[in-house]
Amino acid sequence: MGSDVIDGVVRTDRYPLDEPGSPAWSAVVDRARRELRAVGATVLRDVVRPDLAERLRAESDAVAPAAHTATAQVNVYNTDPDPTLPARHPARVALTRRNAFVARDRIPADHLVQRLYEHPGFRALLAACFELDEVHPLADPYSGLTLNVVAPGDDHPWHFDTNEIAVSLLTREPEAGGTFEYCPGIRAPSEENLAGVRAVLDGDCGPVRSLALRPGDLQLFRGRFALHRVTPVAGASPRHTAIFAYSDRPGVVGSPARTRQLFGRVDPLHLAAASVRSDTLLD
Ligand SMILES: O=C(O)CCC(=O)C(=O)O
Ligand SMILES: [Fe+2]
Repeated sequence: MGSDVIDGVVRTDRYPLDEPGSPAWSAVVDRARRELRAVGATVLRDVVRPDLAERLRAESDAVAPAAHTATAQVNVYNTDPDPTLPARHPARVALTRRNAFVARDRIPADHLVQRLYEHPGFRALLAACFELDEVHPLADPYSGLTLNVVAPGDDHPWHFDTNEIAVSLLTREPEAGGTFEYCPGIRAPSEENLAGVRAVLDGDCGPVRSLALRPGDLQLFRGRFALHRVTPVAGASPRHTAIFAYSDRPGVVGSPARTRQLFGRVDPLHLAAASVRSDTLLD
């Protein structure tokens, strides 16, 4: 199923997506699992064939102008401001988010990232790496697959993701800066570690690691437990990453409020989904 697509796009010599369980496939999965367990992140190098790097870049350049560019005041948890919290609470630190997202419905269906996102072999590899039975594309027409655009001088400030699983692919490398930094396991389901999070916001570099990404590399990451950011982009050109969002259950749609914040608009589907299952949404 779709192995023709994968043969043309993915380096199947290293990532044999159509041979799950083969020794080469299992070696990739074993290493990814080890790294995800140890530090909450792993990079699969050169997943997209290097001769397609130029096309990846051209396709992201073509849709980048469709990014929703409103800057927003946020905190690391993306929660509403709460002046009743103690002054030292990390949620009291206001950060300016200047990155911009292109929604999935603005990315043509024949673009490489669209063809990868839903591909069964691609998803099966990701699920195995994350030790899940399956990863489901979101039913959300905007947030399932996005392009994250960080312009020169801008950054994507410290935050936690709502999703437990994050997968991203660098499609345009900045000339300088734009480094992905993260603090593995700085919080856990049973421990917010407010003091540790606040220390990083105040400049503590102790828990901070960085990942050097190149175009075509796939990054797998547990962003719900690792505080992370993209440092300011330097030089003349922007940094672009395709963000592949998945859930462990089918049918997930973002809330109208969060959708409007990220994309500046909502689809009737967001409103309908919110009214149907207002208390089981992911975010
Ligand atoms: O662009 C990146 O590398 C990270 C993006 C990110 O953290 C996010 O979209 O939540
Ligand atoms: Fe994130």
